[in-house]
Amino acid sequence: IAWQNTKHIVVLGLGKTGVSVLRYLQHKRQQDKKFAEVQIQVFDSRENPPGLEEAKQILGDTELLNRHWELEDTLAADLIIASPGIDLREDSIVLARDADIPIVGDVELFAQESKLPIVAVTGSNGKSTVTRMVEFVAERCGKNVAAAGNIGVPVLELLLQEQQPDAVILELSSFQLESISSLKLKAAALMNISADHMDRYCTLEEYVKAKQRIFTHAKTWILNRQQQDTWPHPVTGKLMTFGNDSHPKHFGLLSGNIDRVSGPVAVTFDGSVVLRADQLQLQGIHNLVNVQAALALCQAIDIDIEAAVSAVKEFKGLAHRCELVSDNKGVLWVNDSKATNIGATAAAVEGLRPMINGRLLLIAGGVGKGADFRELQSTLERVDILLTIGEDGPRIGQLFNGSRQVKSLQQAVELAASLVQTGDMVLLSPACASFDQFQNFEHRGDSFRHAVEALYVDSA
Ligand code: UMA
Ligand code: ADP
Repeated sequence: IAWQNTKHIVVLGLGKTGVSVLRYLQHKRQQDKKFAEVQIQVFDSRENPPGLEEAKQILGDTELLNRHWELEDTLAADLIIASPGIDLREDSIVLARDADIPIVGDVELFAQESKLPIVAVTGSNGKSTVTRMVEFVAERCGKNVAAAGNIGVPVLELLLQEQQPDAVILELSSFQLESISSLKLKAAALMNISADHMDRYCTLEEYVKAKQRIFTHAKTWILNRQQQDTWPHPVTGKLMTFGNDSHPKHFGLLSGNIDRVSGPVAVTFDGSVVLRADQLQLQGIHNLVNVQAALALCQAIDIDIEAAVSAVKEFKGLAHRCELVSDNKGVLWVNDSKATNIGATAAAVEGLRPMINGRLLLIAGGVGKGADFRELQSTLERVDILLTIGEDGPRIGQLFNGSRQVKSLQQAVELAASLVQTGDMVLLSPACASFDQFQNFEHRGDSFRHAVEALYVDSA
């Protein structure tokens, strides 16, 4: 494996990933004589990196270098293990690569060690929903599976657990995919591509290329029919497709009419209806698409489609993704804080708009990560009132006549409350990252929920 002959490992990043890497390397050093002498150095450019205390407990003080790494640090390494949050285009990393020093991430280390059946999902949106859906369905069908990766559990943690799962479902970000080369997958799904993380990629094509790496050693390739331009060419794996249109063999949607609302009404597979939309607990066309990809992944870990369909009906969805937090006084308040890019907000607006008879008030804004918000224009045409927050709020606001920028999310909620009436929906779907005003998207979503709850407590 990559680090068989290494003497000096440089670990870049001390977040969740960095700490799991240290725990894993330390375990290796203690367990395997070959690694006993390996020197580990850890760097992080942040002033107060999150995993510092844990790292001290794992390593002691000697190998911990709580400062930004220099070129001489990376060039001194036999192997560099970089966290996903680190931009591999940094000079000190590029020059190390030019000097033939291998640079890997935690997923590559995991790939080299793990013998478990693995399926994986990537894409700009829907990864976590699909990951949790597959996990939920598999557990209901009696399998002991583990979900890991970008979902929040660093993959190496799985190797340190005493009891190994029957199968693993990985959520992989483009950052994690950048540095993999030997990940063998039973099946891989690419949900969709919409511009995201453009501060880390020079072009959209580069971002797409990173995502496509998921198929390098995948048996079944699960691809979105509406985005054939994002498929790798040629398709060399077994192809299974999904989409928001019909398909005679693969997964698809059947359109029709339920309660006078026309649109997709059922998921089909192999030409037959397998699940009606109203049997699901999830809202929005995008979730009907997510179900298809999840069912395809379940097939790859030998879960019978009938059993999978019956289980998926019970899946309630995840917090902060089009989550209904209140329907007090006939106003629906929806927390879609996880919408950190344009594609997610577009899916939320398109998916939820048909649910309401009244007006749609959207709260958006935060850190735009280099996005071109003009792509949000057609989505904004389906919105009646726009309130913006955060650093890049004004960039979204300028696309909408009469939008208002407010200082905080709490103020946005209070202002929204004064503007809406029975039948309306207030949707927090920011199309931006949260870190200008919040710790993370969960913090932003929780703040929204608390502000909404406070509204009704005050008025009770
Ligand atoms: N950072 C520095 N200096 C450093 C190291 C990191 O400034 O030396 C910054 C990064 O730029 C980033 C932040 O610190 O802004 C966190 O980066 P990290 O690599 O330390 O992150 P971890 O805590 O290890 O968490 C990572 C994933 N984070 C990222 O890719 C940014 C987590 O995904 C993932 O759950 C975790 O590994 C376990 O696999 C989060 C995420 O935001 C949810 N992912 C992005 C997304 O979903 O859009 C890709
Ligand atoms: P990810 O893990 O890729 O960020 P999530 O499942 O957490 O995906 O959902 C992120 C956001 O994208 C949420 O706002 C959600 O409403 C939206 N979303 C979920 N599935 C899809 C999809 N298939 N297409 C577009 N947007 C989606």
